Amino acid sequence: MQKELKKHVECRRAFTLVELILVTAIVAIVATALVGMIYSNYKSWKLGSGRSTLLQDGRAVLEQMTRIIRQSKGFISVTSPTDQAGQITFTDVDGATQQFRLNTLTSEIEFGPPASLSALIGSVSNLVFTCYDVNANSLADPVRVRKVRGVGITATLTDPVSSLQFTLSDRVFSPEDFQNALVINEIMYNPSGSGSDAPKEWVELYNLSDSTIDVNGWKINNDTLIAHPQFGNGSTTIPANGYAVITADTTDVYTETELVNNGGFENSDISLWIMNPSSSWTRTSGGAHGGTRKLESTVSGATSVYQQITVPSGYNSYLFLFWEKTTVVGQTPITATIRDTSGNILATGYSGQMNSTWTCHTMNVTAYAGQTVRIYFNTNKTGSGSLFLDDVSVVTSYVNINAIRLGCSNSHIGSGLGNNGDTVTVTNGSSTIDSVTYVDSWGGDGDGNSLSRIDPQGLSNDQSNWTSGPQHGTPGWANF
Ligand SMILES: [Ca+2]
Ligand SMILES: [Ca+2]
Ligand SMILES: [Ca+2]
Repeated sequence: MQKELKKHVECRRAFTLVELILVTAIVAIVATALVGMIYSNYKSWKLGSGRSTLLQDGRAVLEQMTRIIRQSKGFISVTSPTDQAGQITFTDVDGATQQFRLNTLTSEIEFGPPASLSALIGSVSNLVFTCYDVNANSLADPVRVRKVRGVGITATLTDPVSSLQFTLSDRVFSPEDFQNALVINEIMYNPSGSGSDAPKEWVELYNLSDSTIDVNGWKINNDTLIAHPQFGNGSTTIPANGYAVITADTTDVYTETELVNNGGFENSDISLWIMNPSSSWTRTSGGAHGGTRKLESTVSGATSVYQQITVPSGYNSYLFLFWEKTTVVGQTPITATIRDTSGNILATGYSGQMNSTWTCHTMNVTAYAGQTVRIYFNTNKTGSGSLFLDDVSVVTSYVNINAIRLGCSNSHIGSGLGNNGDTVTVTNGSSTIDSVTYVDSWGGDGDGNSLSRIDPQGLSNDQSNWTSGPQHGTPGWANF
C-alpha cells in the first residue's frame, strides 16, 4: 500500500515539470493577449476622449463666434464662400474692429483686433464663412458687406492623433439693424466758389434699408446732427432708400444764387420792395436776425410788401425763406404767398401768427423755375407794437428738394474737410456707423466735383469704390 502511494507521488512530480513549462507558456500567451487588449482599449478610449475634447472645444468656439457676430454693428470685410481659409472683419458691439480668421500656418482660429489676434482653438483644417442677404440668399464673391443679413460658419476640425475629421457649422441671422444700413455716399470736400470751403462743404448719407432711420443726436466728426435750422423740414428721419445732405449750420451751399434784392435789408436801397400803404415798412437798425438792419412796421391793420423776382432755370431746387418776429404776439397774422405779376396768388407758403422770437419759414418754389413771380407778405396787426422781417431770400440749389437736410452743431463739418485728404465719420453717439478716410487722388479734387461712392453696398475705405462725381455733385440724388 505504502509502496503504491510513493509510486503515485513520484509519478505526480515528474508530470508537474512538463506541466509547468506548458502552464508558463499558456500564461504568457494569455497575459500578452490581455495586455494587448487592455492597451488597445486604452488607446481607443484615449482617442475618443481626445476627439470629444476637440469636439467640445470646437462647439464652444463656434458658439462664441456666433454670439459675437450676432452683436456686431457692421461688417468691414468677409471672404467668399469658396475660401477655405475664412476671415471676417467687423465692428463689434463696442465699436471696435475685430476679426475671426483661420491661420493656415498654425491651423488655429484666431480672434481679436486684426493687429493682435489670439488663438481660440487649433486643429482646424478649414473655416468657411457664407453670407446671406435679407432674403436668405447666399452672397457670392465679392461679398458686398452692406448686404449681409446673416452669416453661416463652417469649421472642419482634424483630430491630430487619429486624423479623423468632423465638421461643425452654425448660422447667425439677425434683426434688421444687424447691419448698419446708413452709408456716407458722397463728400463735397472741395466745393467751387471763392472764399472759405467750410461753409459750402457737404456730406450725403444714403439709407440702404427698407426702414426709416432717425439720426437725431447722431454725430458727424463729433458735431451733433440736427434738422437744418433754415433749409430743413424739422425732421432728422431719413426715409427708406432716401438721402440726407449734411451741411454746416451756417452753410451757403443752397445759395448758389440769391434771387431777392436786398432781402437782408442791409443796403439802404429798398426801392425794389413795394409797400402798401406806401412806406408802411421802414428799414431799422438793431435787433436784426442777420446783419444790423431789418424791415420793421408799426402800422396797424392790413399792410403788404412784395418784391418781383425772376426765377432762373438750371438748378435742382429753389427755396423761398424768410425770418419773422413780432412784439404783438397773438395779434399779428402774416401770410406769405407766391403771386404772378398781376398779383394772383399761385401758392401760399406760410399763413399764421408771427412769433415772439426770430422764426424761419421755408417754401419749395421749384415749380416756378423759369418764371417771373412776386414774393408777397400780407400782415394785419391789431395791437400797438412792431413787426419785423429779415433775411428774405429765394435761393437756388443743386440739392434734391426731397432730401432730408441736416445741419451740424458747428459752422463747418468737423474742423472743415481737408482738400488733400481727411476722415469723415458718422456715429450714432456711441458706435461708428460709417467712416471714410479719403485722399484727393480718390476723386473730387477739382473745385466743385464731389467724391462719389460707386456702390453703396461696397467697402467704405476702398479707393476702387470711389470716384469723381459731376460738377456740384448729386446732393440728395443717386450718384451719377
Ligand atoms: Ca475743403
Ligand atoms: Ca438784416
Ligand atoms: Ca448723391
